Amino acid sequence: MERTFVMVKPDGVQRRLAGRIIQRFEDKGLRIVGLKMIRMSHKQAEDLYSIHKGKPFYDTLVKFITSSPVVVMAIEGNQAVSVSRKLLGATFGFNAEPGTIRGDFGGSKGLNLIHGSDSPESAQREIPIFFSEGELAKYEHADIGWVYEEPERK
Ligand code: DAT
Ligand code: MG
Repeated sequence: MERTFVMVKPDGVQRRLAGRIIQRFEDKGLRIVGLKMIRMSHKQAEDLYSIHKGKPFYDTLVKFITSSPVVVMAIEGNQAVSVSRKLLGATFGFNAEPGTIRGDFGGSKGLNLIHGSDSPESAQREIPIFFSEGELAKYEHADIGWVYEEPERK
C-alpha cells in the first residue's frame, strides 16, 4: 500500500478542527498508521519545506508551522498520495472546491489547515522527519475486504 504524510497545521489544531479533519481520511477508507501531536522544531520545519527555501513566503511559513502544535500522520491506502491531495483541495482555501478540507474550512493562502505529500517520493522523504519506522503500526482494518478489491490491497 502506498504511504503518504499528512499534517493538521497549527490553524487546524487551534480552531479545534483536528478531529473533523482526521475523520475525512477515515471516511475515505484510508489507514492511519502513525499519529501524534508535536510542536515542530525549526530543524523539522526547514527539512519539511526545504524545496521552498528562498521563496518570498518561506520565512512566514516556517514561523507559522512552528508557532503552535500540529498533528502529524502517516497514512496508507490505495494511491494514498493522490487520494489525500484530493481530500485536501487546492493549496489556497479561496480556490479550493467545497467538499475538500481546505475548501470547506478556510479562505487563506498560508492558513490552509493541512499538509499532504505531493508525490510518493516526497512522502518517503517526509515521513522519517517525524516518525521512526518502529512508531508506524502494521495492521489491517477488519473490513478491508469491503473497502478495497484484492489487487488494491497490495
Ligand atoms: P501545498 O501545501 O498545496 O503542497 P506548496 O507546497 O506549494 O502547497 O506550498 C507549501 C505551503 O506554503 C502552502 O501550503 C501554503 C504556503 N504557500 C504556498 N504558496 C504561497 C504563497 N504564494 N503565498 C503564501 N503562502 C504560500
Ligand atoms: Mg507542497
